[in-house]
Amino acid sequence: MAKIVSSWNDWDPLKRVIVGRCDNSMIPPEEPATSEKVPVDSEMRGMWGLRPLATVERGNECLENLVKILEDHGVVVDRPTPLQWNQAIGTPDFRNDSMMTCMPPRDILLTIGNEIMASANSFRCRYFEYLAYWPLMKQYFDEDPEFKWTQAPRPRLTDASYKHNYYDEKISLEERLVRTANKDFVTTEVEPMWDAADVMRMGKDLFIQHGLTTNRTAMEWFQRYYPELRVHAVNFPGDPYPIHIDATFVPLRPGLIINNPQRHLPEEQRAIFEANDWQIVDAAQPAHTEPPALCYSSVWLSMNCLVLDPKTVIVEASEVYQQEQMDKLGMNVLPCDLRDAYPFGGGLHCSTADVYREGTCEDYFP
Ligand code: ABU
Repeated sequence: MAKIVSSWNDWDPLKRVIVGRCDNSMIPPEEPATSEKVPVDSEMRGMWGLRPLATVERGNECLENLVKILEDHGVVVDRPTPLQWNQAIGTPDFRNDSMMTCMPPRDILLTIGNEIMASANSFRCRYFEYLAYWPLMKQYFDEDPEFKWTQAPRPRLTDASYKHNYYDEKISLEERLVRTANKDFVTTEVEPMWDAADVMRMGKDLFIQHGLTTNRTAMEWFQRYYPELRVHAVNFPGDPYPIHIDATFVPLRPGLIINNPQRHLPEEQRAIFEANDWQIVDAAQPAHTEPPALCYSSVWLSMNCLVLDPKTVIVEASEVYQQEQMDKLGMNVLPCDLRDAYPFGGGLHCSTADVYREGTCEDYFP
C-alpha cells in the first residue's frame, strides 16, 4: 500500500491535491458569523439563494483550467462530491436554511503530516461541508495505512458562540480597524472555532490568524493537540475583515514571504521571522480595484497563489503585477485563468487542499 497523504508546508514539491467544485453553490442566508464578513455596501447584503447557473458553469471552467495546469505538471488531482447545498440543516443547537458549497476546500481541510483534519468552522452554513470530502477521505484511508482521518471537535454554534449585533449596519471602516487591532471579533471563546485557511503550516511551526473565523480557544486547542509543534497567534491590524491568512501572509519558499502591504504583521510578531533570516516582502498591488460580482473576498486574492515547488508558482492570469513580482523574486510563474471562480470562496490557494507534498517536518525557526 502506498503513502498518499503527507504535507508539512505550502512550498515543498506538490504531488497530489484536492481541487474544489462550484456545483449547486449557494449564497447562504445571513447568520451571526457571516454577516460580519459581508461589507455593508456589498451587493450581497440581504441576498441568498442558489448562485446563477451560468456563474457556476464558468466557475467550474476556471477550476478545470487549474486542474489542467496541475496535471500537466504531474500533480494528481482529486475532486470532492458536491451535495445539494440548498437543503436546510439542523442540529440540536441550531437550524439554518441552507448550506454553502464545496469551494474552497482550503477552509475545510487541514493537512499536517499524514493527517487530514476537517475544521471547526464558525459559519453554521458550513457545518456539513466536510461531507463532500468524505468519499476522498475514505479512499485515502483504504489506500494509505498511515493516513490519519480526523475531525476536529465539532463546535455547537449555539447563540453563545457569537457576539450578537456585533457589527451594526452603521459601523465605520475605522471602527472595524480598531476592533481588529484590539483582537475583538464576532466569535466568543465558548468553544474552539477555526477555518483551516487561517492556519499557515511551516513544518514545526503553525502560524494561526486570530480573526473573524478563528478564535483564541482554537489556538489553545491546537497547541494541546500538537504538543510537538509550536503554535503562534498572528493578527493583521490593517484588515477590516480578517478572514484567512492566505491573502495576507504567503510563504513562497523557505526564507521568503510576501505580506499584504495593507495588513502588516505587527513588529513583535515579525521578530521570529527576522531572527531566522526570513525576508518579508510587500506583495505587489492587485490588478483589479474591485472583486468580481457576488464575491465575498477582497481584491487581495491577487496574492493567493499556489506554490508547486520552491521555484514554481501558479498566479491568477489577470494579476500581472503579482506575476511580475514573482518573476523578479526568482519564481517560474504559471498563469491560470481563475478569476471567475473567486465568488465561490477564493483564489488559487483557497481552491485547493494539500494531499501530498514531498519533504518532511523541518524546523525553520530553531
Ligand atoms: N479566503 C481568503 C479571503 C481573503 C480576503 O478576502 O482578503
